[in-house]
Amino acid sequence: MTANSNSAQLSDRIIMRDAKWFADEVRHGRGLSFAADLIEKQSSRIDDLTIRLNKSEFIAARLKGWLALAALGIMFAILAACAAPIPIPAAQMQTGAQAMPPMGYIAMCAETDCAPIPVTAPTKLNSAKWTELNAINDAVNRLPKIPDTALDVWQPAATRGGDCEDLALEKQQRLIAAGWPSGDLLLATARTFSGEGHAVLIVRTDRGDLVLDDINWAIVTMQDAPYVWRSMQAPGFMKWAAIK
Ligand SMILES: [Ca+2]
Repeated sequence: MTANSNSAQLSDRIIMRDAKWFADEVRHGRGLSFAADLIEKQSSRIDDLTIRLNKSEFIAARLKGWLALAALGIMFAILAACAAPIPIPAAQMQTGAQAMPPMGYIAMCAETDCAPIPVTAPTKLNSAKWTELNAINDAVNRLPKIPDTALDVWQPAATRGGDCEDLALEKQQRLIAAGWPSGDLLLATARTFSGEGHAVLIVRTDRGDLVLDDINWAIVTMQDAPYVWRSMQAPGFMKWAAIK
């Protein structure tokens, strides 16, 4: 086998592998911005590959690479145009006994005025609301991910970014500013499949309790999210309840 055919096969394998990876990531709901990251990575891989090729191979590989990127770009545009469907209706999650709020939340409320959570009817989800929910979820998820250091600090991510609870708080604030009832926007805590603590924003709708998450960008019902639920905000001042 010639060096040219080896290089061509290597290039083909890289492009095919990335196309499959791209499809998997989208299928698992990592969000469309993930596709942009992938296109960047694909581009740098092609750069790495072309360093090892001679001039004619370089031109051929570069052309093939850009064609592959164009194909990914078209896929990206099609997926962007086809927003995920509104979830099928699911039951509201049930909560039980009052639970201790997370320490970081208590500390935040000691420094700022945490507004009481009112009792509101679940938001009626229509196409416009669904689009707005996805837009705010995606926009906040694109902010820089900044882990806490020593302390579990809860503060809205604003534009500087933050970790899971900070992003959930930011989504809560942006949705309230957009006119969503605060009684339907509830912070919740969970354990991931690897046992790590996690926080998300729950949105109570007539389609069920929806999860706005910075790990899985696709908005799903709490029943469909791969977490062991622990507690969530409840009506009242600084009230949290255990999730059954
Ligand atoms: Ca934090």
